[in-house]
Amino acid sequence: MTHFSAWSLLKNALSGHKNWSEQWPDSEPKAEYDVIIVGAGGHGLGAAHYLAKEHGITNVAVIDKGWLGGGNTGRNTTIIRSNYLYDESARLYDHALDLWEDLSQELNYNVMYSRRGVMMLAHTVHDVQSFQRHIHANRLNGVDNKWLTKEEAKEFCPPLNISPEARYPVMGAALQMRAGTARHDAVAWGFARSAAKRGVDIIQNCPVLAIRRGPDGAVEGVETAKGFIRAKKVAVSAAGHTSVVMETAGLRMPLESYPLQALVSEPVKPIFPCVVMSNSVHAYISQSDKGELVIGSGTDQYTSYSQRGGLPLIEHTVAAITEIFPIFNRMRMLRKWGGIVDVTPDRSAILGKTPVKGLYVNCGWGTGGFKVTPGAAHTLAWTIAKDEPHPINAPFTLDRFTTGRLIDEAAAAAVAH
Ligand code: FAD
Ligand code: PYC
Repeated sequence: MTHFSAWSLLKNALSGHKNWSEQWPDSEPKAEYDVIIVGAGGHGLGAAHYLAKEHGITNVAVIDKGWLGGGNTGRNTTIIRSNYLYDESARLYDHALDLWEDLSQELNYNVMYSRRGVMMLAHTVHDVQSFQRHIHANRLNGVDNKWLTKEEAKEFCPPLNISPEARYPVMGAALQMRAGTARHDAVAWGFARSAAKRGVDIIQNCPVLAIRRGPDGAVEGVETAKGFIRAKKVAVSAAGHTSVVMETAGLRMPLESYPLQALVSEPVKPIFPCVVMSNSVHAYISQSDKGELVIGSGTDQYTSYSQRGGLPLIEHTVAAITEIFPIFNRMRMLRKWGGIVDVTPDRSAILGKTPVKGLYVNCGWGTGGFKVTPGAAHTLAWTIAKDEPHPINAPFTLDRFTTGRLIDEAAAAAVAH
């Protein structure tokens, strides 16, 4: 087998080399599939599950450079909600919530979906107006969301400090009751087990180095660290690294990759009944079933592919959390970590077909793609199977960044970025 370096493949792609067949050797494929999915996170594995279960397509490989669920799926703070502003997003995220409701039964695997309510704190007049606008828009779309006074917010979440003397005074909150959390890695394992049982191959420790295109420009398969694997359809679901992979197919993506960090405290008995988010101070918190407080921050302010972040941001987050919940002042941090999220200019995802025949993409979920895992996977599988957009993912096109028909969810993303 001829060996390529990732760099030489990338250089070919970037040099504008348009005769795609010339840059590849005549290597025999190591294997052949109907569909290859790059990235064994919840989205990629979920798409394989729905391809097999709902479309009868089982000759599928999900390929990951590391271990399944080792990307953002296993690194996130598991917040699930659908209180986005625009109609397109409400449909997509609420579709995901519908799927979350029955996901444990669907997979026969307990993903520990817990509808405990997500409360977003308003600290300024701007927050109050923005959240109330979201509440009205959500209700028009049939998405539950309601306004709480600060006293009602405290009643719902007793550890909350609502003193007017607080550094970040609470002026009220938006509460989505149907929202909550799930166990993140169980979602990857559940989808993986179900897909594998139906015949899908999951290939781990196998970086995809390039997407290979034939003389007509259509997808032929992927070059990997273990050789060429042939397929007429390839879907890239490689959060944080999408632009690197897509560039090898000659597509420049409107994405930037940033570290996003989180931490857990030492475990304590149940004390925190819900999820609280505070966008103004860049912090969010819930309690896992193991008892750890799960705390996350905003993205680092620089682009990077390193799966860890800088300490100053974590210090800021912990300072903010202890101002809002002084009861946690003396808790100790157990561990912290980071993931790489890819962010689009309008903070909404790109999900569906690309200008390259046989190439599909699922990316740009930024800080908020865990909640949409079953919804993104379900609609991506449809698009791959039928080679056409699902009515729910149809607005999330790549070409909106040239037409200008953006879906600006910067405020609903609710995490500083
Ligand atoms: P991933 O799980 O990252 O899967 C992509 C996979 O692609 C990875 O396993 C990676 O190894 C693989 N890959 C990459 N490049 C290649 C290659 N060249 N070849 C082969 N494989 C490759 N979202 C929420 O909704 N709620 C939250 O509370 C939340 N909190 C977050 C907190 C943190 C700290 C982080 C980092 C993210 C958070 N998110 C949250 C975002 C969420 O985690 C992601 O949007 C979501 O998990 C993306 O899922 P995925 O399956 O697309 O990606
Ligand atoms: O999208 O709800 C979210 C979220 C919370 C923490 C990170 N992302």
